[in-house]
Amino acid sequence: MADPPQRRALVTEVPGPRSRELMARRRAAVPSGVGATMPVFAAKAGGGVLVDVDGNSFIDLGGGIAVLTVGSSAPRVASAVADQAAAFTHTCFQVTPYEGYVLLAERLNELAPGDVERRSLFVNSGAEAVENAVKVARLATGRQAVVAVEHAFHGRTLLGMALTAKASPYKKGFGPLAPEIYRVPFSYPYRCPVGASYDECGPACAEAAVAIMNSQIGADRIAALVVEPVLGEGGVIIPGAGYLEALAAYCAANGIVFVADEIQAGFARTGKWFSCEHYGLVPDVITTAKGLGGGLPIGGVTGRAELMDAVHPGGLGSTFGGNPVSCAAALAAIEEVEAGDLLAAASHIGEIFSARLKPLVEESRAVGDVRVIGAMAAVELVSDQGSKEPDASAAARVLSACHEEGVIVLKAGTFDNVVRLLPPLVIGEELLVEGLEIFEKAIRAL
Ligand code: PLZ
Repeated sequence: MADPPQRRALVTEVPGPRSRELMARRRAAVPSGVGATMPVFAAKAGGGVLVDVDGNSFIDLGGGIAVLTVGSSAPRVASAVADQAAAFTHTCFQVTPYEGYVLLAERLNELAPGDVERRSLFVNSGAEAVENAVKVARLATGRQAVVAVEHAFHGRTLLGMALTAKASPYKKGFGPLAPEIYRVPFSYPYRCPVGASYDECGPACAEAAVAIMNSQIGADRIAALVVEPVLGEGGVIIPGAGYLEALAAYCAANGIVFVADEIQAGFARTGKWFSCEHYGLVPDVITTAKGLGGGLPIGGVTGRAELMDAVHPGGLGSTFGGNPVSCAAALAAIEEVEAGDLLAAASHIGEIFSARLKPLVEESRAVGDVRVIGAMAAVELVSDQGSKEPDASAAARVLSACHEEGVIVLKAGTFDNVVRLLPPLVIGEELLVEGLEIFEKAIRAL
């Protein structure tokens, strides 16, 4: 299937009449708790464009929340899905296995950093991958405590919510949450939680985190430390040098399973297969989802063989986990990344982001911080650069200005004051720049 024409074109007001009609039906049929960033309904998507049901073409700088690494209708993925669906859509891997699951496990075991023997297990979503990583870590260590960081997001299941930092909207009213979850500071150089300078934030936060683990939990009670090497929902927070390295060393020294949640920042997004590679880390366990399935639902847990094999037979699984169609899509997505050199594409997008967005800090007092790591970028908005007061309404205004002009961008951050860009890695450069021009104009207008 060919991508829709790669251009921005608004042919009705946004939302158009057909989207408005569908939104009314949505309101009557779907609970209002399910959010809606934009009130437009999709008809077709591919490359860097999404076309709505009224014929409006949007530049997609959101990528379906970091899922559309290879685009929304990559030919390899589309034909792998069609072929697999025609052969069989389901058997349940635990009942009668199929090769695609094993092949995908082999590929991820190879791609994961470090020269270690690994095993991979597949589930249906990111949250479920995180849940399973914790199950494996608890069983392999015989310990119960799990440590997560400030501003983290790990999913919306019971354990996912407990590991997630932000109360509203994720946890509010949904308790009691899972016990034995502890929280430590994350290095956030722009707002260092322990008051260190930009350069000292990494080691200072690691020291604070280690002190909490030692004094409030006890290292010998901790099964796992679960951490996104780059926080996604938290606002594209890139930790200072030394932070993750020190935590990984602490885990290794104390028999704690270091789980890198690569669901958002992994799978080529930051210019490496896994964002932990930027820090030279070799995690014990890596969770993946989002981009992995090329748009189809799948989550992966890839971990050291001795940990993964510690679980008794039958202790892991699910009906649909590693569905054959999703595995076929994931294998095709990996091929697509390799054939299209999308690691380099992500780095190149990062250079464009840096060149265009970093100067905004000088130009606008509303821009507190600009963070870029490959094709993952964020602009943090504040009421004033001096006070650093988070400005959620500025972020909301930038979002609606972009949406009205046909550019999809996403909100993020604990304080809802971050605008985040996660374009498909296959977006054309001209289209990307056109989208960024509109985004920059919205920021300058603040
Ligand atoms: N871990 C790092 O980013 C999902 C959430 C969208 P699922 N992030 C997008 C929403 O509003 O629910 C995410 C993540 C990290 C885990 C998850 C959870 O992945 O596939 O959404 O369950």
